[in-house]
Amino acid sequence: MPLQLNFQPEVKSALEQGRAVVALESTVITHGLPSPENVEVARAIEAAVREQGAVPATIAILGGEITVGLTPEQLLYLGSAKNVRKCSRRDFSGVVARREDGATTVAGTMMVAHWAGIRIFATGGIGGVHRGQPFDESADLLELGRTPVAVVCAGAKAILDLPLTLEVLETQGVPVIGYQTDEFPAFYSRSSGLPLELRVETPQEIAAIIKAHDQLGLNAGTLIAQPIPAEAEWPAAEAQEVIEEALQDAAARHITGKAVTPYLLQRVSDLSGARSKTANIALLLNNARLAAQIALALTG
Ligand code: PSU
Ligand code: MN
Repeated sequence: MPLQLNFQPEVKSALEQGRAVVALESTVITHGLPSPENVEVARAIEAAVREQGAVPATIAILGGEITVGLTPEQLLYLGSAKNVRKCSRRDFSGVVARREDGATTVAGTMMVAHWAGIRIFATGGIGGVHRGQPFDESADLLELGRTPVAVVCAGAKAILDLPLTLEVLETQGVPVIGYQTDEFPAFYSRSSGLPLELRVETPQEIAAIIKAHDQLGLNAGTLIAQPIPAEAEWPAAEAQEVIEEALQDAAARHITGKAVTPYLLQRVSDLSGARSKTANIALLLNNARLAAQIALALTG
């Protein structure tokens, strides 16, 4: 562990006792969902992990302290705080040194989960390669290539270039496991038309793959892709129009760097209203449940 981590006592004792713990990210709270609903959703995600019998550990940087497991007050603070920096690998040193607040992305959360000894992490969608911008490649993909944490997601959003995203995951040596699917899911939609080689039916099978991954000493992440529940799906053909418009707006406004993804998420949400939000929340809860089941299978 490179430096002091600030553990919430419940998370600390669960880890010491070898009980099931699921890491959760905080960028989805600060940059992915609108306030004040973001805090409600974050609470519901934690509750979904608990219902399965695991302990949630939402990760963030508060006043420069890397925090593993947030109190309800800390969660509320983060959900409305201004100037929270979005933190992937390169952002940590600046935020810690200056004692700022930081929300961890998939990449940032994987780093902290690994330091903390948490093997599994639930999120909504991972970052990927941006459409028409092959050099704008999310730090999430490179972190998956170097940090042994298993990430449960609903695939990646169709705002991204999904075929190129899968190519980078292959290059990085990241197993992509389809949970009850033969295809890489496309976040809002269950299917992308992109086949996966590894399909599993149960959390126990996923736990067995993670264990083999560890025994082989493969210092890389594992990606578990679970399609959004059918009843909450926003079919690709319908989402497409909104996504195209959001991409055009981002280009017209010359949005660059780490602002691209939050801008696109916000724009899609504004243009589609409840449609994207309902889908987003449903898949977040579904992924939290599956991650908890895998965590239990790993400890059992
Ligand atoms: N995709 C979503 N919702 C999100 C994100 C991605 O559907 O909230 C967030 C995650 O925290 C992810 C980050 O790690 O955006 C990726 O940002 P970038 O593309 O700048 O790496
Ligand atoms: Mn980027």
